[in-house]
Amino acid sequence: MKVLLVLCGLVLVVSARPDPHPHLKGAQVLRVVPEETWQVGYLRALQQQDLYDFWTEPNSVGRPVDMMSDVFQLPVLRAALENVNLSPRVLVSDVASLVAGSTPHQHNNKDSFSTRIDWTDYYDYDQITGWLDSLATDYPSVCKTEDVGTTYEGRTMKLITIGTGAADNPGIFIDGGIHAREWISPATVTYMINELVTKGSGEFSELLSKVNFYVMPSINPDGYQYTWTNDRLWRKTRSDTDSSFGCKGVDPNRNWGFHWNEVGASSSPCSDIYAGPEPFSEVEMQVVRDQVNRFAPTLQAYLTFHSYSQLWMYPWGFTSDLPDDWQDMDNLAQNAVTALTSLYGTRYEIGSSTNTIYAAAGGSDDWVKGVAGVKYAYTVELRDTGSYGFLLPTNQIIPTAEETFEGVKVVADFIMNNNGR
Ligand code: 0X9
Ligand code: ZN
Repeated sequence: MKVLLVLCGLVLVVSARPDPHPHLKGAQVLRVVPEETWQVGYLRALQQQDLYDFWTEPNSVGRPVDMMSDVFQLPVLRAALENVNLSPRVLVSDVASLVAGSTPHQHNNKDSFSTRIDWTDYYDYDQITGWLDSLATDYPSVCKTEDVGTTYEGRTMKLITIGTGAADNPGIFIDGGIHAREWISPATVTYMINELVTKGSGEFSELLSKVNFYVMPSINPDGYQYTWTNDRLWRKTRSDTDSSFGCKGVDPNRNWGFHWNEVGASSSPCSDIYAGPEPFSEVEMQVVRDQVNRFAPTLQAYLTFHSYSQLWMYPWGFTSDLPDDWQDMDNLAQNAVTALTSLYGTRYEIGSSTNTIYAAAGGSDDWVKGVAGVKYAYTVELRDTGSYGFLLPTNQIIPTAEETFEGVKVVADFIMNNNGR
């Protein structure tokens, strides 16, 4: 009887735990492929209503647009799409169950193994930074970590420098997690850090003696942590805005001060692509900007990791015009993608971001090239192409990270061998 009571109590406690995602129950992701330019325009107008979460943006004829709608708005959305001859395909039939299925196991970060991570699961912000510091303690001759700033909500931002040679060796700056819900990004970046550091006196000893890596695996920590506790599909930062509706956060990849807010961004604080009240309004982006500036004299490449769509892109995002040296960026991207694809056959598209997905100003890549003057600036959209989208299952972390690292090694080797041109 006692056992029964305890069991009942346990069931009650478990079922009484609040569901952090009630709005995702029955929510669906629909895909449409516009065949006419006016349909693209219609989808853009629909996006501006801020009623639906656009997982991919309307850009051009033939490019799929994925939209998430809650269960209540679904019939309205379907009718609106069918009205303009767009036939939606259900990409995700119940977002809540996909979220539940891809929820990480509870890691006990209070025990003595709290600094261990692997790539069979996702890890929260404290676990990532704890691991980063322990790596620096274990491999002091190869890397060091630094606290380089504090987020809006007070979290410490960290940078790891990996390299064994001179401080003025050519540098590569890498960041991840600018968009909170793109969990595969910090996971892939931490994987690459781990590879470089743990093999730093073996396989990568020559590379690290000639190239310095400056890496920040999670540059939107408040947003990222919010995806763990409140809303798995949150994209922006968590700063307060002057919104009368109480909307929070700025799209950190619309917040950089180069052609800021000119195109593909919103001035509405409730929008997922809100550019912020001014360039670099977000303290987290100020921190990353300052770190890029700090190493700018030596930086030859910049890589920022996003998901999803499998694209290897270069500037510009604010115009369809191409930089004068686009051919150099394109050539290196082709070689990187060839290496990436050779591992598991994963296909990537290559091109300037405006011509590949859509025009969007205020991105980090454009600023890093246009203002900091780093020649090879890339935005990489990791797996997949929409089957899981932001909710990429944990069993795809290692293959995604492995293939991406193949591409990054091509960039790194090129920088190493190109030194002293
Ligand atoms: O819209 C973005 O910020 C990126 N795509 S995502 O789906 N991860 O949000 C693409 C950014 C490409 N670069 C620029 N537009 N500058
Ligand atoms: Zn992104």
